[in-house]
Amino acid sequence: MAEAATNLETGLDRAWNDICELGLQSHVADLDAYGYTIVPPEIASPNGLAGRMLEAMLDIAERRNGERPDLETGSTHAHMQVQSMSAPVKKGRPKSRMRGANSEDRDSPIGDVMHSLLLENPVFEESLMNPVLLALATYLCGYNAVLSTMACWMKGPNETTFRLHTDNPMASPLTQQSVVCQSTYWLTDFNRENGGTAVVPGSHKWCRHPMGAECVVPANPGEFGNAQAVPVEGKAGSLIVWHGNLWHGAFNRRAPGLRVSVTNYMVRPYIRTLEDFIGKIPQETLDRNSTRFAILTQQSVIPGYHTEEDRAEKAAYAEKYISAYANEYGGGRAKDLYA
Ligand SMILES: O=C(O)CCC(=O)C(=O)O
Ligand SMILES: [Fe+2]
Repeated sequence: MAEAATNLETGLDRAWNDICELGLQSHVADLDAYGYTIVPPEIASPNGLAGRMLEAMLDIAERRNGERPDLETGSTHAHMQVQSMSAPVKKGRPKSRMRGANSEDRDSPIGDVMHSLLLENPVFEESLMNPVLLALATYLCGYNAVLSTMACWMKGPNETTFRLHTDNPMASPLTQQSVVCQSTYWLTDFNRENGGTAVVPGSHKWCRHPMGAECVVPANPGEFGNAQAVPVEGKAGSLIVWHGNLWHGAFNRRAPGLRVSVTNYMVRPYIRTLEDFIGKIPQETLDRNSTRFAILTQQSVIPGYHTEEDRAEKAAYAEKYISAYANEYGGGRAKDLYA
């Protein structure tokens, strides 16, 4: 009987079994009802994971920016300038805004966002392979979901709220099914005063992006903007996961100090990823992880090809990882990855 059940098992059964084994049933109910869920530190952060991620991030920020972030006062990150995606690699920390120097030079709503973390420290592999994160990401985006990017958000005191948006790269109307999901480890406490994330509960069901005034997060109740935006709150070590259609942004930070988080942005494999991990993960890193790690780091995705030879080579590379995954989890059936 057990064997028959195993043979008939689909991806959905496996996802549900994982959720039940980890006791996450109420969290997937949250995802369905509200579009997001907050998993508390005792479940989300085994063996002090978040504390170790924070230490690693302080070291990385110091190395990249030339100055250790000041967690207590936030002075290193107060009123930072807006950074563009194409900004050249930083030589020092992004400048704090000089008040009044240029009225158009508004302070950043997001602070310093540091990209490309996965290979910086093994603690980030651990954050990706955390079974709690994977069970919820799989519920939203399937077993063949991949990591698009891992980034750290460090925000000090600021004035500008971060506009509501979805993380779904498709145009409205959006599908009900989540094509991407965001998972964020809170490495410091998140609340309104600390510039925590703003969400519009239930907005994932509207299947469209917000527009115009709907996008504005009011700094104070009653001010111009979206009155349905509420702060999400929790202790350092919590993990928030949301459906790709959820409207979210952030409040400005009124308290001294820094708000620090690390996002694991997961997407279905047909979505173009922000980071390119194909063939870029050292063999020893692949070897010390399960075959799911290879799937998550895009090794089974066949990128665009330009000749017959190129196609065969790229397909053979991907198939190697699909078969390894199928052997480890699916009784040798490669299609199990897509069940
Ligand atoms: O700064 C925040 O709290 C929200 C960040 C965000 O938009 C995201 O993680 O997708
Ligand atoms: Fe976002």
